[in-house]
Amino acid sequence: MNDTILREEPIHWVQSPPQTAEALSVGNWSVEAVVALLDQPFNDLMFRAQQVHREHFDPNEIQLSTLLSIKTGGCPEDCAYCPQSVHYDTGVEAGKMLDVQEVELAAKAARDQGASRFCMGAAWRAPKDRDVEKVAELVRVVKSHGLEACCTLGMLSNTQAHTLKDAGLDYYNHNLDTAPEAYGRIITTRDYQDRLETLGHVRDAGIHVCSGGIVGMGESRRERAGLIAQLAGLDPYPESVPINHLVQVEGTPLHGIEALDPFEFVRTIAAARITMPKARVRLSAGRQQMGEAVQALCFLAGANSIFYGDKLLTTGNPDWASDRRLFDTLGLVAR
Ligand code: SAM
Ligand code: DTB
Ligand code: SF4
Repeated sequence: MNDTILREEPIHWVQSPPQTAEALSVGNWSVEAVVALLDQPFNDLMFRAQQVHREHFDPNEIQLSTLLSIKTGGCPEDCAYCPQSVHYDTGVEAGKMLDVQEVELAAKAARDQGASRFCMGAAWRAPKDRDVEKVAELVRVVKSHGLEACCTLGMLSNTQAHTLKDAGLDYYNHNLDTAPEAYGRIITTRDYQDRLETLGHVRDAGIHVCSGGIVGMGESRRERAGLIAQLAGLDPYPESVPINHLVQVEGTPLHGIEALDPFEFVRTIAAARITMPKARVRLSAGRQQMGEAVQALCFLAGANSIFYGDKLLTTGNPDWASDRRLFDTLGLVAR
């Protein structure tokens, strides 16, 4: 096993390229332009993505974020992919919010295993103000252990975003999930504009934006391009862009949908890299199902971040040891 990133000493992180909003810019990518990228021969697309990647990042460096579900299940939204929605019978039990000690333990373990960011997820449509106060306390605890803090709690008001910023929150994750025209097929309980508004509040509060989507929900190539064009068209585009492969969960409406050609997933990563050159593109959900060769292609296409740890929110993810073996095989170095 490669123990190079399993350290007993506190970890001092390598400085990565600038991640401030000012350092990013808005791209001018129409849906047609992104479709044209995705239509390129695979080798040409990969070559271009790798060129762009090398202009902005160390190509062998990968950022590690560990996820923790701090409030699981019982969500009133009807997102067709999600095992945590009350609308679907998936076997996920609704739980209470974790207490500070549980979260602190998980954060310390993540840090000791080499993660640089700790991301707390809650199955809320939108948190109440008292929930945000509690999460602010968790953010302080996570930060006190030298980790970057991220959370994903659903829709956020302006004031709530400021409360989290004051607590030291570094990133807020809120995904556009899919193209505007595909959105109504996936979620009916809120609309695209709600998502954009939350991202605006996060940006205005000075928190780094983490926003991406899910691929493999039966969308067309044009709709994948539509998602990428939306993300790249945010002004500025997100600092962090998670590209999830749908994890099909029994009981959700998307369970049993035709599997996506893995090369389409890799192409989507490449398009994210090319259109958002300075963003951290995260190869997110679905790694356990896709195998190591496809993951390696995703890294070649410009993904330079992963969720690290044997659980995402409710579903599985490769464990720490197998990821470290993969980094060793590929010569990737963690940050
Ligand atoms: N409730 C909050 C929200 O929706 O913003 C935060 C948690 S929610 C689970 C975070 C994200 O996880 C979703 O936006 C979606 O992109 C992703 N996700 C959820 N279920 C997934 C699945 N089965 N496969 C892939 N990604 C999934
Ligand atoms: C994101 O884009 N993907 C993560 C994180 N942000 C919160 C969540 C993936 C969830 C996969 C299904 C589950 O484990 O419940
Ligand atoms: Fe709720 Fe988030 Fe799941 Fe949608 S994705 S059902 S909002 S937990």
